[in-house]
Amino acid sequence: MRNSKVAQLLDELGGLVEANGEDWFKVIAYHRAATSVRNLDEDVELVWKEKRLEEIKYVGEGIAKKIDEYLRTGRLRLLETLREKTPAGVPLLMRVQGIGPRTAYHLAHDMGIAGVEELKAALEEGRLDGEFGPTVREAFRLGIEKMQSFERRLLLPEAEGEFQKMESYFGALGIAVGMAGSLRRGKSTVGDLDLLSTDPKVVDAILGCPGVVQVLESGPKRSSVKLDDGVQVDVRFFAPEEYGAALVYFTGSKDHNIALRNLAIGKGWKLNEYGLFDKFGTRLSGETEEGVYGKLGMQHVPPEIRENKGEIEAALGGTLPRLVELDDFKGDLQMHTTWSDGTVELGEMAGAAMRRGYEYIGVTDHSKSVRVANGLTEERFRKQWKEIERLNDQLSPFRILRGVEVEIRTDGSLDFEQSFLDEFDVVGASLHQNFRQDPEKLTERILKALAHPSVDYICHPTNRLIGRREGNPIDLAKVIRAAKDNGKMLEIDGQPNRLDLDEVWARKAMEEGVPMVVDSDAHSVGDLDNISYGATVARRAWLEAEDVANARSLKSLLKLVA
Ligand code: DGT
Ligand code: CA
Ligand code: CA
Ligand code: ZN
Repeated sequence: MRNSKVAQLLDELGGLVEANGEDWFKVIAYHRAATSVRNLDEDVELVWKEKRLEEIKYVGEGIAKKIDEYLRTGRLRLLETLREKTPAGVPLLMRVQGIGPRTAYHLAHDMGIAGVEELKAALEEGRLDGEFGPTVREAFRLGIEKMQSFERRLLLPEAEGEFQKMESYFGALGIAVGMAGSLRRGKSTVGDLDLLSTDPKVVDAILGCPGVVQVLESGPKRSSVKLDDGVQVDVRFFAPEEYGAALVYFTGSKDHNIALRNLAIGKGWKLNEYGLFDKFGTRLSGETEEGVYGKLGMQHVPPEIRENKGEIEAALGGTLPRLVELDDFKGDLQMHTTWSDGTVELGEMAGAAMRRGYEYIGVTDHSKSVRVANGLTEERFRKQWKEIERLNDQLSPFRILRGVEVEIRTDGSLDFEQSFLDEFDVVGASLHQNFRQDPEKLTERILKALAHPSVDYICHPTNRLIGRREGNPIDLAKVIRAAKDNGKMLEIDGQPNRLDLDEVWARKAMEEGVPMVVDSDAHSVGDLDNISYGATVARRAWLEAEDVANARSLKSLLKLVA
C-alpha cells in the first residue's frame, strides 16, 4: 500500500504551494485530498488501476492527475519544481508553530536560514535581534522547543505499530517479548519502546532486526538500538523468577515505582527489577506482577493508572476502580460519513458498527459553517434523516441516532436554530474556527453552548492536536462546572492526535459527576478502532463503565440525552 506515501506527497505539495503564496483554497484542497487518501479503506494503487481515483473524496481531476503521474512514473514534476524554486528550509521552518509562509520565506531567502537547527543557532547568537522584536523571537524559541519535544515522541498507533513489528520479528525467531514502558501504560505519546523477555537470545537478536541504524548499547542482558524511523527500542532479558518484578519496574511509571519501593522499605524489605526480597535477601516474589503486588498487600494495579496519583492507596485499601473496558461500549457517538467529510457512506459505517457488536451509533456529520469539512445545511440533514430512517427499518434493533457535530460560532451561538436542533437525537457541539480569541472569550463560547438546551455534549473541548497545536487556553474547571450545572456531558475524542479531553481533565470531570462520551470521531471504517484510544484515556482517567455515556444501553442513553 502506498496510501501514506501518496498522502505525504500531497501534504508536501500543500505546504509548498502555501509557501509560494498560492490561494488558501488550493492549499486546503491538497491537504484535504491527502487526508482522504490516508483514511482510504482500500489500496490507492488498486483504485488507480481501476481508474477510480476521482471517486476518492476531495480528489478532483487535477489532484487525480498528480496521483496518476506519481504512480505511473514514480515522480511528480510540480513537486520537484516547487522544491527547486522554494528556498531550502521554507517548508521545514513552517512546521514551527508561529512561523507562516511569509516569515519562513524571509528567514530562508533573505537570511539564509535553511532549517530549524539553524534558526535556533541564529536566535542564540543574536543574529535575529535587528530583524525581529523580542516578543517574536521568544515566540520562535517556544515554537521550536514545542516542535522538538513533540517530534521525539510517538502517537499511540505509531508506537503500537512499532511494537507489533517487533513482536512479529521476534516471534519468527521463536522469542516471546512483553511490552513495558509508557506504551503499556497507554500514555498518549510514547518516547521509546521497552521490551522484556525471558529468552536470553533477545539481546543479540535485536541487533539483526531490519531497520536498525545505530546500536546505542549492547550488553549481556540488555540492548538498545535506534531504527531508521528514529524510534529507540530497549530490550532486556530477565530470568523467569524475575520477570514479574521486571515488568513492574519497566512498566513504571517512575513515580509509581518509587512509591512501591518505599512501601517495601517500610516493611524492612527490598524491591527492585529482580524481585521483592526480605532483609536476609531471600526472594519473596518476582515471577509475576500479581505476586509482587500481592506480597506488598495490594490489589494488582492496572498499568494505565500506575502514576502515583492515588492508585497505591486505593490498591492497599482494596478500593481500586473497575476501569471501563472496550467490551463495555454499547455504541459510538461521534463519526462522520460521506455526507460531510467522512470517506465511507452511512450504510457502510452502520454495518461496520453493527459488526463490532454495538447497539447504536450517533452519526454526527458537521454543520453548515464548517465549509472545509463539507458541513450540512438543514435541508441536507433532512435528506440524511430519510436515509437514517430507511436504514433503521432494515437494521433494527440496531439504531442509528440522528446526530450532529454542530459548530459553535464566534459569538457562542450555534449553527442551527433550537427548533431544528431539537429534531436530533444527540447534539455534540464544538468549535473548529476562530481560536484566536482571548481565553475568556473562548471559554465563554463553550459555556454558552453548554447552556443551550439542545446541546448534549462538547466535542474535543480544547481542540489540541498532539504535536502540532496546544489546546485552547480555556478555563476547563469552569467548563466542567457548567457541564455539571447544566446536566451536560464532555467528550474524550479517540482520534489518536486529539485524545481530548486528556486523562487529567477527564478525571476531574468524572469526579464532579459529569458523564463522559468516549468516541472514535471516525472518518472511515478503520477509524472506528479509535474507540480503543479513547478507552485508554478513559482508563487513565479512572473512569468506570457507569461514568461513560455510551457504555449505557440505548434506552438509558436516550434518557440521558432527552
Ligand atoms: P517514555 O519512554 O518517555 O514514553 O516513558 P517511559 O515511562 O517508558 O520511560 P523510560 O523508557 O525512560 O523507562 C521505562 C520505565 O523504566 C519507566 O516507566 C520506569 C522505569 N525507570 C526508568 N528510570 C527509572 C528510575 O530512575 N527509577 C525508577 N524507579 N524507575 C525507572
Ligand atoms: Ca519508554
Ligand atoms: Ca526506555
Ligand atoms: Zn470535529
